Amino acid sequence: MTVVADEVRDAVAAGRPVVALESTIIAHGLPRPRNLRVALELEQAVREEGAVPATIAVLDGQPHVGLDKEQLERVAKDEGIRKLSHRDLPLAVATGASGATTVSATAQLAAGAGVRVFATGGLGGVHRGWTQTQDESADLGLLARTRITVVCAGVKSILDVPATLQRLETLGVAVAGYGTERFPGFYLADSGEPVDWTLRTPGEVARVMRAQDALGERESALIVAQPVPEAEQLDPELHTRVLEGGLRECERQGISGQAVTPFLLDHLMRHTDGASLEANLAAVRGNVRLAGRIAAAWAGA
Ligand code: PSU
Ligand code: MN
Repeated sequence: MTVVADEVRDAVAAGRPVVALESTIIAHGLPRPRNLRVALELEQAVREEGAVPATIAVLDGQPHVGLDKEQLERVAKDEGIRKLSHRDLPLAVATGASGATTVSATAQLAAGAGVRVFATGGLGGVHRGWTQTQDESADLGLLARTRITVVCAGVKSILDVPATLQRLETLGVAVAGYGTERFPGFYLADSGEPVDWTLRTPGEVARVMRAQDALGERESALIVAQPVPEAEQLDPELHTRVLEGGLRECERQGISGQAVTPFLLDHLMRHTDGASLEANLAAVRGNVRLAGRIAAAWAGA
């Protein structure tokens, strides 16, 4: 049922490097029309690292692994496009809906198509105020049972980062900092939390992936957390101040469920004069390139 683009199918079959990219960041995480340029730029960056990009989305009820330019344009331009987490996939398929896929839906579709490496900005996780809302992203549970390597800049800093790290530990998801002993903070190079493991080269990441397979353990993900370069991070004080306002506004407007993350990302962007957007993009760019190099090391290139 899933349509795998020819180029992606051929690369997977031949064991050549492929990097999955999610579409929620394009449709719901970045402002139009810049989102389309970013989507194209990210695909190009994957190619420059010698890998094939596979952006994932659902169009008219059909899951796609690898989009052509026209399909990418639809995802970027369609204001009505839904946000699909993995639980939404059967509903979207059966009703012929179109939607951008979150980390959880993207990871599921990528793994199903044999793609092992995936790049994004920041993962979802446990939201602040969890005791009231029980809002924990479906990303975590899905990564606990999917064999995929996710390159990210940590989890979004709008979340409760220590609680999210604790959940990842409980769920048995492997987490490593890339070139850092600190867990990155999405817009910030350092979330304030440490990581237990540090990996320093794409080859080292590929060895961990091989060890996951060799151990034959329950299928679970590997999170490779690479910080945004410090020079490109959001000013930490500005971050704290604007985020506090955003969380208050979220509560005042009664925003809940799937709308929370896009609302907060947008709030930060508008109240930092776009600086949060630049930090987000710098993080994603770095992650996409690193994912390309990891995919190449994994493919044995
Ligand atoms: N990373 C970004 N921007 C985003 C997201 C990740 O830089 O918009 C998306 C991912 O698709 C992630 C989702 O899965 O946010 C989390 O949403 P929620 O908290 O509703 O699970
Ligand atoms: Mn949520």
